Amino acid sequence: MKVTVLGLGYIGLPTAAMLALGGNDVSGFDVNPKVREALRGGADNVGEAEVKRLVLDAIETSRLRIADRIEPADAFIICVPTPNAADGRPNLSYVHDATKAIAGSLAPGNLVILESTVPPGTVERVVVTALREAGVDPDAVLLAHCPERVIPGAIVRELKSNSRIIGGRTPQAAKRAHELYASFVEAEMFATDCTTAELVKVIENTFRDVNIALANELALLCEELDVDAWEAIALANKHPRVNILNPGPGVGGHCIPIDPHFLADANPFLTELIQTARRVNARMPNHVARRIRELVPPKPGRKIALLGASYKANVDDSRESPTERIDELLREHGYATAIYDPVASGFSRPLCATLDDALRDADALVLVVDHDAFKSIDPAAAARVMRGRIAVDARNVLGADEWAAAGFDLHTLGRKAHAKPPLPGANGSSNADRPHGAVVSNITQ
Ligand code: SAJ
Repeated sequence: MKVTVLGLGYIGLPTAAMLALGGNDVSGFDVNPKVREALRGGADNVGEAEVKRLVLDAIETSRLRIADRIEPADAFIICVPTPNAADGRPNLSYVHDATKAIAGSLAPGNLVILESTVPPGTVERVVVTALREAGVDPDAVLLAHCPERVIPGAIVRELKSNSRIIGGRTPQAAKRAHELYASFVEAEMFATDCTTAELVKVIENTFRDVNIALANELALLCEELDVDAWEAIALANKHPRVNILNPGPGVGGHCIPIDPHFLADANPFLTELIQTARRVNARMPNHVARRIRELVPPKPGRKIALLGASYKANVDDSRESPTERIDELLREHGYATAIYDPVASGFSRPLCATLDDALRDADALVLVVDHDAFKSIDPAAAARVMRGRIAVDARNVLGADEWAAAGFDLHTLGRKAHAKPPLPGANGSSNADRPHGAVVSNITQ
């Protein structure tokens, strides 16, 4: 098939490459000329190494072209952002504009697929309306919604191996969309109508948000109860029908904190659980900042080092990163902050060039993101450059014994008791005052 992909971002681009490598003739268009230039010049704008390789491979086959205009095709795939507007309501203007932009290139019988995550009813309310406004009869084309499901960090693998929901406005539209995705999807595909497909996608991310909110609420409760939340959750997850996710400093990224609003917005009175979960997760950065304030009371000249700026481990994306809010809160309270992240790009403030630059003269460090690179930080080396000996671990990755041995007072989110420096001359475990210290480390490692 000849396919035009609109929007060459983190989903549109690998999808275009997959389609090209699957034998289709693909033209990729992005409204931002800088994106087009960067892709033509070696794709250095692509953060994920495997995606970059995939794109370069596809361009080399000449089946993927980066175009300067929207080219006529058999199928059009719209992959544009659907952010929340300032008032918290979904901003569907990009979907509307992209639909209008392809209208002039449409011929009867063309397939038009919306991949962007959208509130239920968007194909009917926004895409159909935009086509009518542009003078295209929506019944003359085949409309479908086929939401992506890939996790940043494993996009290439998941594009092929994840099952997909194919929502067709008509059975014929679903059939044609299924045929197109079958050129690279190796998993099952399930046909339904557009509105159900739109809802399913948003349910998936809302499920994850609610699950993480439960983990976060348990973490706060455990701090009150002086119980180790990580141990309690790991033990509860031994039950064959329990699978609670991990607590953390907040839920970031451009999907999970946004998509539940699409449901809440549909009817605020019927979505109390979803809205509460969102609030629980949204206040985690405040909780982390408060713990720091308790440990290192704000005084002029106090410095906090934040480790990690991206929204989660081992990805460069910093959108909606919890670090952003923690940093803001600390600076509002008068702290100087220094942020180090060897992976992140696009953070709103300049980052330190090295870990030592961030840690130098800091009164405390906070591990916000569990990048692999942070798991091997040497606490003794950190102690040599820092002024204080407070470490806050919001991801439960720093080894209690090791950090205590280097003289650190280590505080882990979800755990009130913390590792204490060993007594002079003692060589015992820093968890010795915890009756189940050994069990904790066995389970969580
Ligand atoms: N997080 C926790 N605890 C956890 C898991 C995640 O605090 O146990 C945090 C992360 O640190 C991060 C945020 O949640 O800040 C979101 O990360 P994530 O890995 O849960 O999800 P995303 O946003 O990278 O990708 C999600 C995925 N959705 C689901 O797993 C249901 C992905 O499959 C979707 O395709 C993607 O959203 C999307 O584009 O919609």
